[in-house]
Amino acid sequence: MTARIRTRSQALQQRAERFFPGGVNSPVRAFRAVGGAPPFLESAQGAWLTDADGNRYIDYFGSWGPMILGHAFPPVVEAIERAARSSASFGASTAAEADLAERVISCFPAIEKMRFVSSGTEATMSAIRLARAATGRKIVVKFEGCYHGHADGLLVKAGSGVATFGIPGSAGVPEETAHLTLALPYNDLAAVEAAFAAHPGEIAAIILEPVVGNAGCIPPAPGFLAGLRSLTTREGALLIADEVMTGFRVALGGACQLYSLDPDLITLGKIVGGGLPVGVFGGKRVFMDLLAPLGPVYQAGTLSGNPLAMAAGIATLSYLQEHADHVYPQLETTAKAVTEGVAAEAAKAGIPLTLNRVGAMWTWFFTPGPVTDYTQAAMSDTAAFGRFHNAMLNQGVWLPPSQFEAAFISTAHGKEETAATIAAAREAFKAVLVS
Ligand code: KE4
Repeated sequence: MTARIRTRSQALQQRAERFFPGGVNSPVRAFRAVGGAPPFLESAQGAWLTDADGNRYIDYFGSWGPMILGHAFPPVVEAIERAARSSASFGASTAAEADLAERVISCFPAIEKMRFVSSGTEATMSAIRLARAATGRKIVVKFEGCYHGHADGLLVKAGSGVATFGIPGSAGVPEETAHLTLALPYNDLAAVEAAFAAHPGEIAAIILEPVVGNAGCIPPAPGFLAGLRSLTTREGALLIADEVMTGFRVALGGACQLYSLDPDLITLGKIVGGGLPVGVFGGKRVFMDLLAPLGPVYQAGTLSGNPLAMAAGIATLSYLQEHADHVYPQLETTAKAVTEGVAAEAAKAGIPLTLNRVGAMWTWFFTPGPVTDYTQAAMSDTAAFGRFHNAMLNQGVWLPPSQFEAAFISTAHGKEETAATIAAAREAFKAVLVS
């Protein structure tokens, strides 16, 4: 397996390191979890990426989720081009915002009112501020392994005991802030019960990924989501479903549709913008009307509802809504074929692998498993994953560069990509065995 020539990417990386810490504008892109130098991309079409040295790769990270229709999908490109001719931004209201909102709300009936922001981080940060205002409470519960963006209060690790306050998960997060967050084990309803017992009347909200993507893919255990819904209703806390990754991905209506979940607030991102910067937070009208200018909760954004982003989102959701009857079955068929084909190659090579998949998002954990929470995910052989990632990359298959990320496919992935990926994995597992 010959390493690919990436001299131009290496030169671009050196240049980038003069401007950006680690040469990147988001840490995971630096490949620190898998080693090696990240290729720099120049273009992409459908399921395929092309780097600065002309190497091509099958894309299994899809810009971390947004590119469900594949890269440079013509209706999305045309919509952005058309909108750009009327200016890139107004900072005033446009019909396009309501046009996209109508589509979002028709996919997520739990959303009675919503607001656009420009990232998932803004969406979750704003939803939590709303929940604290709505309840008059301060404490927020999250789950280990779930990532909700980089707002201070969400960069928190579990404290020593289940019901003890969180500790900063990043430098720069004050302990006082971390102490307002409890980080509990995912899929553990008893831990949630204990938290409510230890902090009666103090918990404003529970926020979770209804299917975890940020510890690698971890599905909710049967009854977990319903249990959270009944506990939060009983205790007067809000349930926030962070569907930034799962929204329009695991189903047109996200995990809420898949698991019949009726949360108080929902956050969205990624696919809703078709690759342009869009986040959404929305939910019951009684909570959303607390937002300025109607109510006392302040939240704002210069580029919220940006016309180009709205155009890309409308083109993306229109296609997904119009073709849902074949898009989601097709994604399921392709994802099943490629994930189980690779897992079969691991079994032939005698490499322990746990496949967790929900629809068109999955993770191959390098561990015997099961993987039902972050503690079990962390037992994975990350060095083996790194060797696998590198060996696949050198054969033109670009997986997310971390064991603790989810992989994605698009409607542009098909039989050719599946066969090439399984063949590459057969070779790559040989590299994994040579530790
Ligand atoms: P952004 O602020 O990155 O748009 O969204 C934050 C966020 C919120 N909620 C969930 C469930 C998310 O997955 C994310 C962002 N996901 C990561 C990938 N695991 C973004 C990639 C990156 O950080 O570069």
